[in-house]
Amino acid sequence: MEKKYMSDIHLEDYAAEYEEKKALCLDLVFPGGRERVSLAGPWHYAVDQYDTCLRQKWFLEKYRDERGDTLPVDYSFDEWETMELPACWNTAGREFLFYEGPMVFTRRFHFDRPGSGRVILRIGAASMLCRAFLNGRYLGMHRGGSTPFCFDVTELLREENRILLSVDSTRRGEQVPCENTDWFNYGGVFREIDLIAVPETFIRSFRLNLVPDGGFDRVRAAVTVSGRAEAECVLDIPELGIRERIPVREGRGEAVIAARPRLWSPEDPYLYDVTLSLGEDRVSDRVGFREIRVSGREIRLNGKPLFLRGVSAHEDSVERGRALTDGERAEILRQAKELGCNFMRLAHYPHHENMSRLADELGILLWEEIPVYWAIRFDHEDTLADAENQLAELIERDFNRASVIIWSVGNENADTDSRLRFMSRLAKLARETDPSRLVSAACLVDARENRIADRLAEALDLIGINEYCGWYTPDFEKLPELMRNSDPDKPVIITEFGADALRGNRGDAGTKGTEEYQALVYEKQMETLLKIPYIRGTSPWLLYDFRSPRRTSSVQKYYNRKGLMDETRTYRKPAFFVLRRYYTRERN
Ligand code: GCB
Repeated sequence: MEKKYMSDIHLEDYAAEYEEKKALCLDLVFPGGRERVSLAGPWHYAVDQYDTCLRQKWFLEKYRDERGDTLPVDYSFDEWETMELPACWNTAGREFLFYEGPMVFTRRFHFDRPGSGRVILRIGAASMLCRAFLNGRYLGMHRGGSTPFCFDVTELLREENRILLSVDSTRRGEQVPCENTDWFNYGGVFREIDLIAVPETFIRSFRLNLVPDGGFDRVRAAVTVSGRAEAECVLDIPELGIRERIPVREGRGEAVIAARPRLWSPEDPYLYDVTLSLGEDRVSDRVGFREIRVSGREIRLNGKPLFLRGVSAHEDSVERGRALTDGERAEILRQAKELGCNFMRLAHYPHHENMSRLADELGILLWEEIPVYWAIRFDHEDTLADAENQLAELIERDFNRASVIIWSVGNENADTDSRLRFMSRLAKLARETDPSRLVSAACLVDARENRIADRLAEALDLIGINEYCGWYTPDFEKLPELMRNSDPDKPVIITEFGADALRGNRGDAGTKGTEEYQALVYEKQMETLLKIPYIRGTSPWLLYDFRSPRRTSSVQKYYNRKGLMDETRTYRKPAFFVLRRYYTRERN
């Protein structure tokens, strides 16, 4: 179960020294319904700008020179200040707002070990790199700041423990994303940190979906198991009368079961309680069954044509950065529903896993994305490995979510040969690992010919297009022209359009930056787009203003102001009501 992407790209000698310990990194372990011991709470921290923790191996809690003499070291963990984790440090104190670099977090904890079995450490997300240590031992390194990762800590756990995480938010050219983005590079351990006790043989992965063959009469369950390779799982979906034995051979089991579930949809987000057991081990989930497919230029949900009335959103909060509360997540989805949406684009990286859980409950379809954003290093194999890993972890994490209908393999990348090769590989990976969803990307238009013509479209099920007619492309007439010039052979979603407007900045509709101008752009965009038969959805940019260091003007104040609401999510700009009018009209 060793993961090669865990290799260290920063301190090469360091990686070599700890190479053999990487085997402790596990593939994700299915967490649904399992008891978790949370390590949330106060952690001691230190800004460690020069990576001194790694260089001096603070985690050993002693430092020896070459002759073996113990030297004094520059730390005192238990006297350090504390920060409540999970958190983005940038919002935890004014002095950290723009800090990018390594930060060390550590705490002691008591653990009552169950009699037998294994213990998994699961970290929901740490941005960007995270090196983990337990009781003086290196567990491994994870990169990709938005997906969860696991370590098997069974052999290292004691009753009294010290955990240490060195988290590095440095932007780097070869990372995914690279050094330049239009959002805030929050650092921190900003999602749950849990210990999960499992039996010696346990369910590692559990996937459940409606077989996407148009029949709506079979469900497929797939399971992978760690420990004993030959075993038997039992799948229970009481409401469907299903109790199915799934034999496991060489760690894998699969069953296709006849069933006619009530179909999940935004209008009827019906979920079933599901459990899967394997001896002592038992996981559970709430799962909806739906079929999403493309037919010609149409998107079909459960066989019926669908128009995606969407909006894009970042994961951002004034007080907490990306460490939103569940209350905030539900609020975002509720606001989208009030806008008349049946769809959201979660840009530009994996949002918290509870977002798709809540969307399952509330009935919002989702586009989920990995941060293959702008000009990342498409010619680096290592960058591709990073992107592939983030995609695989996202798919594994959210496979059972009916709300998620599209995996996006990237956003706004110029149509070069290396990008085509790179993103086609990602599209292939998504398709192979998950045939129950659509694959897309937010593409650019061919500006020279003003046409939808991206070579990547070949590898996608539907084409996402970002266009800013009326904003970055000042001449609005370019939009109808673009529509006339294009003749795509698959459905198109306008994944972005929009205009900046500072809350309360009133003026006339001819002045950029005013609420009136933004409203006019929405009016003209929707008026044009809804008439085009191959446009099967819109997710304008975006629901609420978000922090972005590159936005430095006096109206921006380090925020991208294209929100339909301001950053506090309490104020709706006039464009919100324009879009709502179109979305509620379209439905009738
Ligand atoms: C885009 C990008 C998005 C930016 C947006 C803007 O095309 O995809 O990340 O934030 O434009 O506001 O410029």
